[in-house]
Amino acid sequence: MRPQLTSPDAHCIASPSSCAFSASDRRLNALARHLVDASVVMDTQNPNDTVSASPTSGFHVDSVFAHVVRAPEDPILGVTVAYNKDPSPVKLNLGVGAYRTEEGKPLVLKVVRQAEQQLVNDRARVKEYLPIVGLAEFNKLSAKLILGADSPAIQENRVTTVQCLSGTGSLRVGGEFLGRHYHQRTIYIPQPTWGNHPKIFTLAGLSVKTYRYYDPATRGLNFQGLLEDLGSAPSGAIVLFHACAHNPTGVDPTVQQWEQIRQLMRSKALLPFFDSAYQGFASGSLDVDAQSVRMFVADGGECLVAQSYAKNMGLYGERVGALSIVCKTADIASRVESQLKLVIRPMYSNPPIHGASIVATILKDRDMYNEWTIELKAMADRIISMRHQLFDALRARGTPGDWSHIIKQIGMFTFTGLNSEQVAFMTKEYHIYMTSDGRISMAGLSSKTVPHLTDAIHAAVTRVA
Ligand code: KET
Repeated sequence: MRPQLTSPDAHCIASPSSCAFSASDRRLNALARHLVDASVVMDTQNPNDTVSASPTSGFHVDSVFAHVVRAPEDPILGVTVAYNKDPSPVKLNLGVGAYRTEEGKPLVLKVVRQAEQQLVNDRARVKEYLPIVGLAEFNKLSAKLILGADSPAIQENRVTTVQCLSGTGSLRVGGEFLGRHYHQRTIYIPQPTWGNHPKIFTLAGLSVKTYRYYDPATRGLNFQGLLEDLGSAPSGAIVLFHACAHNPTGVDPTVQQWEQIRQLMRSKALLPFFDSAYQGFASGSLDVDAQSVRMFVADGGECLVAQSYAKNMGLYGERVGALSIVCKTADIASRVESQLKLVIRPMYSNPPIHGASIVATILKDRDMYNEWTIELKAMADRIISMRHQLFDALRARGTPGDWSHIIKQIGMFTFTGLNSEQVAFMTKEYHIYMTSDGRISMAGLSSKTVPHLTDAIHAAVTRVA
């Protein structure tokens, strides 16, 4: 029989060196240790003889996880979970921001297939670990893509870029770095924003506050509110911006408004952190969509940028992205990089090789790069065409309301203005899946499905308050 050990004996066995009990305790302890050692020997003979009904053993009826409560599904990715369970043949997933073709199928870009083929054919390629900061070539090319090929910051070696796990991982690594090494731990995020932002930054150790961004009345930018909120933020606070194609609202500042924001940011020593998840998806041009970031880098000041290749190269599941930190000097950038390595190493050690190799292959080859821009523009154009088709269909149907925001908003999403009851109604009655804030992914729509969505919206706004 195995002794039932209770504290302090159990504690002494677990940690004999820190045990400070009397001589008789120590004797008892030695006896207990002897018995435990004996039971270890017996365990190896026939484990079933000796494993007592401890909570982690199979003999104990209770689970040590019995208290764990079921968590709700993710507000965005959970939409796909619900969609997958729906047997209806007319079901439509407009939840997650992932591109679909006119046939409603996921798209692997031709240029990505070509790059992959090239990689597979290269027998010299191996599967060694990448360095902690990822593929050097990928990092260099990513910085050039977002900051511009002629960026003085790159030429002066003032930028450190590390390959991360897509946009999310880049934001998280940037957040962790700031939580450890930046003097102001408050980050302002737009209201509303991508639902993962507050969670990422809170877990990174930052304190999350919001600034006014969207005005539901005008369905446009609340520019005055934005300026007021950033104007009253504490000096040095971090401010998160969507570089372009703001998610979920589809509302971006104009170049003139960005310039005013930049001046305010710099005058108050606020630190910009750009989330660039849709470069190329807003205007169809990679350079135009990077303009906001480049304005802040051109003034010589510091900033962070998280890039994702999920959408613009369709590499969603490859999890490929980059974090760049633009610093004042090359020496600072190199010290910052040394600390980023300390963030990354215990988190996931080093990033995956395949996706970054695809991106590097495309970005470094002029023909492939050009081919990419053409395919990217085609995706952006199809989304814009969907905006027009949906807008025209609602107008033709006489659906009450001004739907011009559908054609004015930018990027992958339309922030429809439908409320959560209307969304629930559309899901229940029409099998149309979208996030409860009324965001629809235009990339999930096609000419064939526009009539069904139009019917659903029409019914929702006329029948559900
Ligand atoms: N930033 C923004 C603004 C964003 O919309 C996403 C993804 C990401 C970063 C991260 O993407 P990643 O795959 O880590 O590179 N948004 C879509 C998918 C998701 O929620 O994960 C979405 O909003 O549907």
